[in-house]
Amino acid sequence: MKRIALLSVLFALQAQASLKDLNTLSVPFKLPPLPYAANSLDKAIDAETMTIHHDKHHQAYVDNANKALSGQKARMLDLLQNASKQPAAVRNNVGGHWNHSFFWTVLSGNEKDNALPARLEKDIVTKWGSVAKFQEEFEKAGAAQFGSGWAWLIRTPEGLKITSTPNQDNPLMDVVADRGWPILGADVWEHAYYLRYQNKRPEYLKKFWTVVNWKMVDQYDQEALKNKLP
Ligand code: MN3
Repeated sequence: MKRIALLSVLFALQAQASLKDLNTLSVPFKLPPLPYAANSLDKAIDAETMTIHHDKHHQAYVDNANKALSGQKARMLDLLQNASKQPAAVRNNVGGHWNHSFFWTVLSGNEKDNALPARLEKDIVTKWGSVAKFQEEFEKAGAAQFGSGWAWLIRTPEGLKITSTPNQDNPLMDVVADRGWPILGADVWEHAYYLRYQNKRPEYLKKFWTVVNWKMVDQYDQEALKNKLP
């Protein structure tokens, strides 16, 4: 029991992630631990998928980013904002490291985290008319992303916006049309859902909502609102 209590405390501390923490990561990058047990998202994502996704896929992005940047002193946000000037290996693997480090934190199997805070709900309803309509649009963005990529909810100076990016690009990069602070992201690469959902990406995206850590998304949004896009 004590061990479980200690783990819960560690997981709670881990959940205090911030955009600033992610953006100030520097070479050499390290694989962050999953902020919860691999089986804790089972209502949407099975433990085997989570384990392979984190231990193999994310680890490979970290290793390959370090290899591509070996000997360089570089900071995460600078690399992303100058993605257009980077070799493909840097753009893809540094993007992969940021995206996955972020992705783990916007998921939670804890029902308390799954509730949408009123402040953010109000902004979503103002923009899309209802939370259901927002979810539908987000799912569409994810389903329509051809091949591998990500669906995003971003905070821009004009307000909230849904967008998607191919491969491991993200809305902080200078190569994308819609730039903004990511506050929620859904990995729509097949490796994120194939074991349970096979080719049915729309079904994975529907279940995705049951494990969204809205508490964290709300925190990211409040941080984004306070910080001008760099
Ligand atoms: Mn992935």
